[in-house]
Amino acid sequence: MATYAIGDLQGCYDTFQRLLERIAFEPDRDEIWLAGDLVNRGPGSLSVLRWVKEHDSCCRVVLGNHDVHLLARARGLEGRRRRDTLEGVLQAHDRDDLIEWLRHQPLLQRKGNRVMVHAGLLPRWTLDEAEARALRAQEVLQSDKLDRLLRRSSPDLAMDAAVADARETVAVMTRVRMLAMDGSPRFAHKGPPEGAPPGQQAWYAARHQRSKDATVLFGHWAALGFRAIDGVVPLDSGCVWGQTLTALRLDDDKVFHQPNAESKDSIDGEMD
Ligand SMILES: [Mn+2]
Repeated sequence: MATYAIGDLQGCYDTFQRLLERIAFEPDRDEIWLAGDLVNRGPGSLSVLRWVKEHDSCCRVVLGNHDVHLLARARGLEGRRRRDTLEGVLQAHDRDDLIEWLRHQPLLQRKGNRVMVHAGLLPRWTLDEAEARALRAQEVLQSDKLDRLLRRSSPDLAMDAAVADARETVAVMTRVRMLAMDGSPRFAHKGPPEGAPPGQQAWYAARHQRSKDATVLFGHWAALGFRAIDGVVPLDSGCVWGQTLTALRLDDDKVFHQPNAESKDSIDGEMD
């Protein structure tokens, strides 16, 4: 048995299948951790969702910001964005099953000394706190408060502590890259950490309360790419932007970089 952590698929189904062939993935034997953003920007979001849902028993998923955006679009809470490639999912005959499955995916995975989130964590959260926050936010995602959580501005937000708490958790775990020096999240900078705005640092560079023994696996940051950083493993190596899809075999830290195999005209514009 082997366990692989794989970066942001973003609808890159063909690349994903080539990677699975290359690692000789066996659903009955192996396990895959997927770092979120299963969908959007790439051409095969529907195929990715169907595959992962079908292989639910051997996949550990976390939700990314594009997955949350798909949930919001499916409920009519957000409109189509310029570079969205979600129409195939939204018009599929099995769309309701796929969306309902996606809604029940977690925000954080933890096994042994490994944790996975899509984007990052705040330094003031211990691992136990982060895990508890993720579970509380998942409860809201799966409840009838979902629309209040996903809606861009909810007038009753101040009235509902559970929704406000879940909003902060979803924002940080699915979108954070940078922190201000006081540890509060900053969401605007998308470039590499070397180009950080003054007074900001990468979320993983802040002094963390998390156990030194734990490794945090994450995606979301194509401009960071796969690189060696103490205590964390960045898995998004920009596949959807024409670069590679990365798999890390957790058993022996062997790395596989699969070149983008999507049709050329499917790649459009700047990284985000
Ligand atoms: Mn993302």
